[in-house]
Amino acid sequence: MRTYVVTGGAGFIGSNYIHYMFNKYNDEIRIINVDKLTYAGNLENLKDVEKRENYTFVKADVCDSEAIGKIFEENDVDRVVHFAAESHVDRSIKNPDVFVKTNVLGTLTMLNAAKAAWENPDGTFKEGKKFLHVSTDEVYGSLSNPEDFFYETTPYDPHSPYSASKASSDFLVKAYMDTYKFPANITNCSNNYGPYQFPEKLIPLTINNALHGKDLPIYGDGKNIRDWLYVEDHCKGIDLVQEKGRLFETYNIGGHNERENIRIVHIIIDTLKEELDDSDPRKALVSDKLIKYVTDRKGHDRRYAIAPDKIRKEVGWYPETKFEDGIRKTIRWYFDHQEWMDHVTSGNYQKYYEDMYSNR
Ligand code: NAD
Ligand code: TDX
Repeated sequence: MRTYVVTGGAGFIGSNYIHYMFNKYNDEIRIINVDKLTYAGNLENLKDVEKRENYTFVKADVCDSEAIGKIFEENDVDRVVHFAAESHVDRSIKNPDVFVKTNVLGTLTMLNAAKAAWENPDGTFKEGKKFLHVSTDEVYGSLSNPEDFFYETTPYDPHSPYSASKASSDFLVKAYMDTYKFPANITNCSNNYGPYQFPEKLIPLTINNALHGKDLPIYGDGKNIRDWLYVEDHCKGIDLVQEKGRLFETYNIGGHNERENIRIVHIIIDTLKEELDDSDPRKALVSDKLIKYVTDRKGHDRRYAIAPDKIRKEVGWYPETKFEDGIRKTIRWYFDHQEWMDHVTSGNYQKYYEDMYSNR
């Protein structure tokens, strides 16, 4: 039975990954979820797995080398999938320090703990041990020529404190692979959407605001382009890379699904109207008129676009979910989980929203 340490498993992608892995492997694997439970971590995301005998939750900070070391001492860990990070670009612009701490130093701590547990006295590594570092396409910077795409060979050119911290963490993983032959992979993925995404990100924020008849804030001219991928497709890609990919390689994961932000918001409005019953009072609230252009994000990257050629060729991964289907599934999930949304938007979220959007 393989043992996984999943960091950041109480967050958006991490919790989807844990669900995906238990659905796929059931009792063949054991997962230890290590999460600090910041504002973005929510154990409600894992309610249906928490009673499994092959699932353990450990509340710990990935920067805490003692706590992380103990997990590796007490368990024969076979795989690490490292999601834990501060992930929101707007927060990184307001408060970069915690991004450097968690994303850079936290990754270093995870690398050191895995290396200490997995390294043989002669400097080789125990058979079958693997570390996967989950990263982002934002490390490649912004594309201006519409014909260009991000490849694994594209030079790094991060612009926000978030992407700079993720780029730094990628370089640490690369350095461990080059220097120690540390058994790892890096995946750089495009924008994810789907269930359990915290409503600070464009898609869940738009769904939630539209259902409450609140403004739908669009930064700048709304023509920035992101490449959107359904989260389950990302989880599948991570697993395939770890099981079938070549060690020491980077794989880009993306959807060839580029859309302007304003287009995304229109699709959400149209899909919400289709999905809401005529008798539902929220239907009357959902309208294009809620769209509000606001001051642009500082240093706002114009376009991201992944060419997922390598992952398709080497491990057979491709984005399975069409955006129109994925967004419908996502909207239905939010309909069915109103209580989840109410919980995550109570308390500190109101203050966050006020700080980020009032007078913008
Ligand atoms: P998220 O913000 O939803 O979740 C992050 C999780 O990490 C939370 O559960 C949080 O509690 C935990 N965490 C934060 N700091 C921690 C610390 N110091 N110690 C332990 N746990 C800590 O993020 P997400 O959107 O699920 O992203 C997960 C990973 O995927 C990140 O590394 C991110 O850079 C990367 N990524 C995200 C996207 C995207 O579109 N969301 C795209 C590509 C890559
Ligand atoms: O209110 C908003 N209005 C708006 O116009 C918000 C929250 C966002 N936007 C724009 C900014 C971006 O161009 O929408 C686009 C998407 O924004 P986010 O959802 O904040 O995502 P992004 O900044 O692209 O980063 C995301 O994808 C890559 C994740 O947050 C990162 O963790 C991931 O690495």
